[in-house]
Amino acid sequence: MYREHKITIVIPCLNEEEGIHEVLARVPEFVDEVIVVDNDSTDGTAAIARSCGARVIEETVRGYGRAYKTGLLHAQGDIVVTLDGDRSYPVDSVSYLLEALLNSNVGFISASRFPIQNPESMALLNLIGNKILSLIMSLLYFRWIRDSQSGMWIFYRDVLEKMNLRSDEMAFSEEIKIEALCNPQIGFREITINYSNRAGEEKLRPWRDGWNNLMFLFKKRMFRRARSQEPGARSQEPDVL
Ligand SMILES: Nc1nc2c(ncn2[C@@H]2O[C@H](COP(=O)(O)OP(=O)(O)OP(=O)(O)O)[C@@H](O)[C@H]2O)c(=O)[nH]1
Ligand SMILES: [Mg+2]
Repeated sequence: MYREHKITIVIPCLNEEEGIHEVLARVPEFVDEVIVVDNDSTDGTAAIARSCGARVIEETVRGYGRAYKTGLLHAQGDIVVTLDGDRSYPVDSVSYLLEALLNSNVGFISASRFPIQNPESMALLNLIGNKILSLIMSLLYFRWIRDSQSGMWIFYRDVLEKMNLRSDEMAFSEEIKIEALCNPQIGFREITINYSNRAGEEKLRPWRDGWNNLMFLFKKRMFRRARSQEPGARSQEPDVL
């Protein structure tokens, strides 16, 4: 518990045996529940996570968004924190993020990797891709977004009921931010955290995921607009999003 709030951490993992032990070992004591979503890993990720005391949920269909949707369904905390299983996001910053959330008037905070503290922590191609996607998201949604692709977020679990989350892929990261920032009942802000080099092999496919995420931004913008113009259009949003 942290200031009377039950805290859940959700970590999607695809073959993260090199990093997951260190991530779980650094989880602060006040965290009530740690959910590792094992996304069909073929290595020892699930066994290591279990041995560290995490609750392991198996999701056999691969996909970053798919793993998150499954994990979030099982979360029981009033506040949810997310991060990767690759040691790249600072687990020790959870209390800093909690204080930021509890002292703010927003329901969702995204931890921005920019301005980048350690330039070696991100490959140049990923850095350029992240900057382009963040700029385009900012232009499409009339709101300055530093890091549209960050995978570390903190939010009140009940904001999920107000979101329409569809992506099963990497675009889930931008989608959850869009749902938060476009909904005045939720509210969105970013705060900067320290990012480090990942442990283990990269799962992101920069060109393919970058292109898909770019297309997703445009499609999501178009369908949100259609939805806001026609109250009944929500159910017509296609599953490809
Ligand atoms: N890419 C990808 N990641 C998945 C999947 N399922 C679970 N994950 C986990 O989601 C997290 C994000 O994936 P990463 O490969 O670290 O992507 P990233 O953080 O954008 O890129 P890096 O800079 O390489 O860390 C990791 O903990 C993955 O193990 C999946 O199907 N695809
Ligand atoms: Mg990562």
